[in-house]
Amino acid sequence: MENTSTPTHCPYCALQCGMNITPLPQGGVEVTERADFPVNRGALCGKGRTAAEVLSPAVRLTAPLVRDGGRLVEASWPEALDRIAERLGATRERYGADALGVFGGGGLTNEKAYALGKFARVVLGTSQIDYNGRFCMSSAAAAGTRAFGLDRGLPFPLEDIPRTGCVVLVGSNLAETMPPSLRFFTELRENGGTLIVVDPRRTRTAEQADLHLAPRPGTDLALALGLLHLVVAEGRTDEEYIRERTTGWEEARAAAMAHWPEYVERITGVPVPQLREAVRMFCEPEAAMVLTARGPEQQSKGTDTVGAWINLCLATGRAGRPFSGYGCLTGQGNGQGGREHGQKADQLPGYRKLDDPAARRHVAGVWGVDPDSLPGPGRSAYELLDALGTDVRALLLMGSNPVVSAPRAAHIERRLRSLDFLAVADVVLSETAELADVVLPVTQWAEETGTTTSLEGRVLLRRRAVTPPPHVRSDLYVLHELADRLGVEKGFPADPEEVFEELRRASAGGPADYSGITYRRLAEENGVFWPCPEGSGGTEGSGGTEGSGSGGTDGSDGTDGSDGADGSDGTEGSPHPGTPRLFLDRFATPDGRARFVPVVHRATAEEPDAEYPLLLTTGRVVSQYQSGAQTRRVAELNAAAPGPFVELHPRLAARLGAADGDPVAVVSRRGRAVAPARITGAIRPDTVFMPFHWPGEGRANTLTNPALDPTSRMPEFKSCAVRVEVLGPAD
Ligand SMILES: Nc1nc2c(c(=O)[nH]1)N[C@H]1C(S)=C(S)[C@@H](COP(=O)(O)OP(=O)(O)OC[C@H]3O[C@@H](n4cnc5c(=O)[nH]c(N)nc54)[C@H](O)[C@@H]3O)O[C@H]1N2
Ligand SMILES: Nc1nc2c(c(=O)[nH]1)N[C@H]1C(S)=C(S)[C@@H](COP(=O)(O)OP(=O)(O)OC[C@H]3O[C@@H](n4cnc5c(=O)[nH]c(N)nc54)[C@H](O)[C@@H]3O)O[C@H]1N2
Ligand code: SF4
Ligand SMILES: [Mo]
Repeated sequence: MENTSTPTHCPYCALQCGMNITPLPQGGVEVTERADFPVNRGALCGKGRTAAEVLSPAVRLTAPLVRDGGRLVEASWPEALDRIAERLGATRERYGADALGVFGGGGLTNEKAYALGKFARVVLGTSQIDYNGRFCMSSAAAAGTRAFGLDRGLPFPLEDIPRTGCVVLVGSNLAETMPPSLRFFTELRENGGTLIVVDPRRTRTAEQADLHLAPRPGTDLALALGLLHLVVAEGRTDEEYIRERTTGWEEARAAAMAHWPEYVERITGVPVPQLREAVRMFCEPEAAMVLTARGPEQQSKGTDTVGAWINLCLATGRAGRPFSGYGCLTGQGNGQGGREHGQKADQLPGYRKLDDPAARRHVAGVWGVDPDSLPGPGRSAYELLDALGTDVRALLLMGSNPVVSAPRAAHIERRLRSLDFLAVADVVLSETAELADVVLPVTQWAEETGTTTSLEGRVLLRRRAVTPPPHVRSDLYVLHELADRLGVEKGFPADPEEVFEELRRASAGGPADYSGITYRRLAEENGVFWPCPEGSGGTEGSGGTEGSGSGGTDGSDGTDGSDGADGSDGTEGSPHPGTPRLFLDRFATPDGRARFVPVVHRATAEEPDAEYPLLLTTGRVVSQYQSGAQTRRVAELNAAAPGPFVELHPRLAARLGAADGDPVAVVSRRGRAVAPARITGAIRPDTVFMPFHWPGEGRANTLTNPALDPTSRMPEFKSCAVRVEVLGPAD
């Protein structure tokens, strides 16, 4: 198996592009794109293409490290594991189980996320677990659950995009963050559809749009309400749909009507004629979609903001109908699956709620423990990090690099340093791993088997294709060994398929039901969309979903044509085909109707003032991934994106006296970051932008505001008040 080419998926973003890995005779591996995977159809971005470089022992961890006299030194696996188990055990003894924290990541496979959540609750007995997905799509998840009764990022496959009439892309720069997906939008426009992009910056994505709305950061809620106001005023609502498929319209309508177009123009800076044009483009075609990403979601009102965009879809009959709907573009490799199987503070596998007695009984039954022994919900990611060194005294961290990626990062770095004990499992010595007492070197995507669930809700099999270096072990092995040392000998297999088999049972009957999915099916079918209950191909049990195959006429959902026609008629005994499209018959709420939520505009947590007169927003560039822990180790990517920068509008730059390339300091109430100015007409004059991929002096998160959304607990990464100081060339 290890000498030929293995089909698998990219380690990075939620598109989960298909790739082939072929070991080379001279050592190393070659990554090539897979034409048979319908999402990327033979395309890869530079990060995916170069992903194998991080497999090189030259850039990664190759042995466990333990802190000895202040320094990290190499140790054996038993030594490192013993030390972690001892310290976790002693901390628990002294301070109680909730003094132990666990922090996970949306890049972890389903198996790892599941095992980590179970490890926290069953082995450690702590409620203090959360993960970086809280920083990612949690606002969209909360709003989706509130409106539709179910959160699956996209309720339809990406291949539906070219077949709709209009897409509003809100705060997504997918030309840089998911480059192969741009093709679906190009095809949309070739088919006569239109693209509206909402982004304070004229990004590469906005350049593709028929209409670009450039609101002030943090005002998407007002923008969506203004559009809904116009929809009502212009008589463009779908009254029959509202009557038959929704509840709560009157209150939501009344709330929206307070948002007059001129008022919205004042808040957002988007001119009224553009608002009208957007409404016309969105309402005229038979079908339309709204897709959100981090722009509107990473706000202290992200849940309401997404709710307002969903209201717009519902009022115009554009959800749960063919080629229409609201979707969230999930970000991390397993950002979807990672939020379903229990590494979240309030959650049990299968997207069950930890405070639901029936859910506790079911999962405790699968785990062979007393339901009463399961702890209750814990703190959200930022609140957990903020509690380190106070009542949470020891932390096990897997799959995140908060020293770079958490809001108010200098404070979080101090909290991490104040822990009694920190253990980090990573593939590289990340900035967070550098602070650890024990660092465990773990295997990477190409070296281990596991499943991920893409932004489409498509469960995929990543296969082991190469042999890892000798002293590297898997995350599942780590949890298996630690459980054993902490007195739980059973229930933590290191074999991923065994974990998945248990995950299937634990998820059975839950909202995210994987019970009908097996490794064998995944290998044969190019992925299976959840919910996929075991047994029958009927629609029962799937919470208002349509179980009849993808309906794709181009056969692009699988190479063997196994979707659709052959297994979708509900015959007893035939496997459930999976659910590419949700909500076509009913929503997943108790009464089957989608719920309007009345929302009104509110200001960002930190508005500009005399001292901090500008807004900072943050995001990504195409050649770096997240905290950069992996991609900053790839020469080609570093050459393309060597370091941070501050985007300034030419008028602002002129006022400040900054020339392109001059070092500037961006100062917020949390701290100060220094990076070269990049002068561009693509940004609003009242806003500056920094990418967040770098540590050190140019770390954007030194500045960001940890104000949290009250529902999702998402921090406000996308706006805070700053001032910019020009440093002389000599500084
Ligand atoms: N190259 C690369 N690709 C990635 C990643 C990466 O780090 N690098 N990360 C992956 C992950 S985990 C994620 S979550 C996705 C994120 O994917 P995106 O959401 O596309 O990424 P961002 O750059 O964070 O934000 C998108 C846009 O939001 C805009 N924006 C800022 N403030 C606002 C606002 O108030 N309102 C609106 N409407 N827009 C605003 C920014 O200008 C930016 O262009 O990307 C995934 N893909
Ligand atoms: N200012 C600002 N900050 C942001 C954002 C923003 O837009 N602006 N976006 C936020 C978002 S959307 C996200 S998703 C977060 C992401 O930020 P982080 O959570 O820091 O994400 P990564 O950099 O992907 O960190 C993953 C770490 O896990 C390691 N790793 C990779 N695979 C595995 C594995 O299988 N096992 C283990 N044990 N380790 C592994 C990697 O080497 C890396 O060190 O950042 C958030 N922070
Ligand atoms: S778009 Fe995302 S999944 Fe595709 S190759 Fe790039 S990083 Fe990988
Ligand atoms: Mo993300």
